[in-house]
Amino acid sequence: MGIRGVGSALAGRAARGTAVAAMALVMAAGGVTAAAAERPAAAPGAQETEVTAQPRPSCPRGWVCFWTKHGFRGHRGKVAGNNRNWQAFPERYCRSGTWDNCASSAYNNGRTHHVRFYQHPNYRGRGINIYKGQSRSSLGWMNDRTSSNKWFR
Ligand SMILES: [Ca+2]
Repeated sequence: MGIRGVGSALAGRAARGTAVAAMALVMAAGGVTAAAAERPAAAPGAQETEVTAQPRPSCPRGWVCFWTKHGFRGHRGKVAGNNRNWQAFPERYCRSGTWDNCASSAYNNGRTHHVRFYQHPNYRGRGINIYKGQSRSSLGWMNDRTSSNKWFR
């Protein structure tokens, strides 16, 4: 199974993901407003909670995204299927010129599945799981080692 776009190749998809995220934020804000209307004194506290909430890394729904640097920084790549060799995905900001051995942080925004990053191509060697909804600002010992990925339930 091939990749479904890497980096800026799918700007339209990324933009839609942002729109969905913005909508979710509006919905959350709506909830806060409703609560504030019932109890006006609670409004400042609710606002404070919103400000301190951890922002999610930017990643379209249904994909696992990964970045060239820790903390979801640098250049972003993403995959939505199983991929047995990340050498197939060019990324000029990686030493190898591809995503092979380059990912340093990741966020699984998949709808239903967890994903495993493998040390070697063809789903071999050791690996780490990135569970559905999980973000890892550092891949730890797997930093710059991922060479394939497979989804699982
Ligand atoms: Ca590797």
